[in-house]
Amino acid sequence: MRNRIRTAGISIALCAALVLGGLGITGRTAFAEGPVVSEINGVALTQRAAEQGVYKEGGLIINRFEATGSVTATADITDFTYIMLEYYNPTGAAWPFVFKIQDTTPVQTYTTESTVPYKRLDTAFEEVSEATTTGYLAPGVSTAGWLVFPRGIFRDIETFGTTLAAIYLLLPCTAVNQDGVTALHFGRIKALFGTDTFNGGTVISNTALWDDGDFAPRTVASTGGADGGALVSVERCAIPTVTPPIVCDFGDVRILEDFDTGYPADETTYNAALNAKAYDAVRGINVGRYAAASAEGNALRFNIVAPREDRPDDYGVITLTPKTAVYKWSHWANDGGEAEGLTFWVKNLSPVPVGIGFQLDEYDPDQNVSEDYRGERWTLGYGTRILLLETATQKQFMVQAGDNFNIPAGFEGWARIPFSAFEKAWWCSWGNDTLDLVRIPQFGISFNTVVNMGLSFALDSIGVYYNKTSVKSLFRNNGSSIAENMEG
Ligand SMILES: [Ca+2]
Ligand SMILES: [Ca+2]
Repeated sequence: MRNRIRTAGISIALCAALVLGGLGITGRTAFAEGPVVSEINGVALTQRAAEQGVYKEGGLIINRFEATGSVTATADITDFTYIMLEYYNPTGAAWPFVFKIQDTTPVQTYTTESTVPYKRLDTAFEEVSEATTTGYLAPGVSTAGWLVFPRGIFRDIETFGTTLAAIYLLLPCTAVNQDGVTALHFGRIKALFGTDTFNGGTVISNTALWDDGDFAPRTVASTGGADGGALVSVERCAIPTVTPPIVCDFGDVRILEDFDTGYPADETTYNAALNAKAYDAVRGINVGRYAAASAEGNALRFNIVAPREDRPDDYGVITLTPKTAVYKWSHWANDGGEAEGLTFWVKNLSPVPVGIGFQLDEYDPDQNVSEDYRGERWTLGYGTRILLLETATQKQFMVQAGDNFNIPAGFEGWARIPFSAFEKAWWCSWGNDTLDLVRIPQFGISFNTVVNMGLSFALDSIGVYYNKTSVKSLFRNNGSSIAENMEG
């Protein structure tokens, strides 16, 4: 589970041709076309041929290892306790495959024993089930995650040296009717040592990092004297790239979330989709669709209500998970230029001002999230100037923030918050103390639920803006008002 914004004050929480033990390598040119669609980045193995009644197997030889960021032909895995294999089974059957490791001097290949338990984890490293080898391994139907092989699963492992020279991933090609059907995708391979936990360890192989040319001379291994390239195809597979969701683009504004694009028309399913994005640990807030709010279409309506009885905080927050698969929504400061700040449309539905706070949770650029998932928390600094443009009157003005800023009664229009306004939360002892804006897993909209109870407002068209902006007034006009930037 992705971490969520926690609430303040609470739980702030490779190689020449080898012919070894019947394994042969044949060259093959791969990747003539685009990658196979997958749930992981790596290689897709697909059975292409079989001869009925004759045992053959074909697949991938991995003989280049990524350890500590450099590529080597061998890897030292002395005293490994587990080997973990990232996989995706895109098919409707639990297809078997063969996993072998090979060391050097003397060259020996180690296959998996029969009837040894191994684990299957989901993509978040949570254990899903335990299975037992039959000699083959068979990941579950339509699942993605990791297979965890204990050291003892490999036959004769006690004679294993220290140096891993090759890993084989092979499909048995025995059934003619499985040609083009049997397919498995494989990603990273990790070694665990000592007390490493499943989300730790060392990545020793990552075919997703291979260049297309890397596969050709050393891709396909086979047994049975067969041409491995004819038996099994090896193609790159990748998680599909999602088109950046710039749903609207005008002036210096890029709208990334409009609460319309991609949402269901039916209100019940719309609200379910919305609530799937929102996270509210404290309560005190409920959200739903504010239909046909304005020229901006549907909006997100916030109702500030009494908090849960067991959580009588005066602090409530709704956390929204940006479309993290989408580059431009999680990488706020880079779109061929540096974004200047955050913008959104807001309408105060209350007869009095409503106070709103805004928080960003970010991972540092080099943060290893599998080891430390805590986002560095940034919130509005004291005295932050929030710029507002009232649509009806085209009046522009400025409000100041403490943690929160007030949206005037009846206000409907656009707000801009410069990124320079954000300060790191005092209780946040982790992070690099820099607002990097390159990996934003989530952002939160917060409220004082006591002061604002009973109030409601609508929010829409959340995005970023790119020009420095100032408020135009009777006495000041430098051509960089919100309206001018939005039209520019
Ligand atoms: Ca909208
Ligand atoms: Ca940072």
